[in-house]
Amino acid sequence: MIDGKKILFSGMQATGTLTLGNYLGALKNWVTLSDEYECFYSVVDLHSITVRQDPAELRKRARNLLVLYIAAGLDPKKNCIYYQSHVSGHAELAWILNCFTYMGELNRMTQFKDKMAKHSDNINAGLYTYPVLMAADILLYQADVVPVGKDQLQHLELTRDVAQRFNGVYGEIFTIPEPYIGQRGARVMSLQDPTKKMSKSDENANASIYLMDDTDTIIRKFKRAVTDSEAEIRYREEQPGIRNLIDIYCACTGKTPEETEKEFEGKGYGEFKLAVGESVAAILKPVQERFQELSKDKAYIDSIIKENGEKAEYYARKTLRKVQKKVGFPERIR
Ligand code: ATP
Ligand code: LTN
Repeated sequence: MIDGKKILFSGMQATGTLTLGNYLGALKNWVTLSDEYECFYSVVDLHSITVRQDPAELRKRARNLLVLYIAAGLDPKKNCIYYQSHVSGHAELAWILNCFTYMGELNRMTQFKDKMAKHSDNINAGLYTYPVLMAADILLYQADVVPVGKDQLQHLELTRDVAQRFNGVYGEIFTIPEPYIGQRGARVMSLQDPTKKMSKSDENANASIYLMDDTDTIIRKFKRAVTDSEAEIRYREEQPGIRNLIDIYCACTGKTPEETEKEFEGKGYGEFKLAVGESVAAILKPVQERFQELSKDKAYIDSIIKENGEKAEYYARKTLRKVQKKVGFPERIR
């Protein structure tokens, strides 16, 4: 608890260009949580180097992601927005937790198996212990809740197991975190294959809407979205393409699927796709404008990076000091 509020931690990697899926499934929901929780939102750049990165490119992407957090509506006075690499406690706690995690547990992680197949030329130890670093992120801030997509649930389960194991040996040191899965827009599907999730690493640029796409591009991509030949706008499993478009439309307009079915009764797919495209462009436009504006204000962004980095450092140190003492490291002489 901080100031009587429960603690929330989440983060995103600065790899690839964020998609509408990242926005509706994560960022947009994060904004609504900052009143209820004391929030830490990290740009997890330590995780990014588990796959090879171009240094200049990584630095630029990480900064853009941090600015985008703010542009999406996260108030940096209320939310601690910072770079993971600025708080050395993440790496320090990860080392300690590595010694409390079994290889058998890491061998079971499906993301590791997927990444191993994708990056067969660089299966490094960081990729293997990635979930332990993620556990350190969460436990370092004593987070009560962690908003994540379904793909990250296995990592959160591991985090809980490791925390419980540690607490079992040393007493109640870590808060055991719970996953927080948002409701609407929780899973945005690919526009080219509605059985797959929209993903920033998709090779087909038409499959994803990128947060920085302009209105024409957005509308063009929706026009090309794969649907079916039913010619009816109905929210049902047999029409995964249309169902996905309805979900997106509802997430952007606040309408329900039933209202949407009614609104487009007897109308064609062309008209509906145009409306979905326009609703998406309308919610992304202010984010894009704010992003451009904020990007110009270097001094302001730098001050946030500094202040929030220090705030994160303060809470991280508190936990780390406790942990170091418990495992038997000597106290510092001041
Ligand atoms: P990659 O393609 O590199 O695996 P990604 O687009 O799947 O990336 P992540 O970096 O793994 O994105 O996820 C960042 C956050 O966005 C996570 O909380 C994740 O659950 C959420 N997210 C990603 N894709 C979607 C989607 N299609 N629908 C809803 N939420 C999503
Ligand atoms: N692995 C996550 C990103 C991530 C994260 C975290 C999410 C790193 N550390 C801590 C929540 C809490 C991903 O790939 N989406």
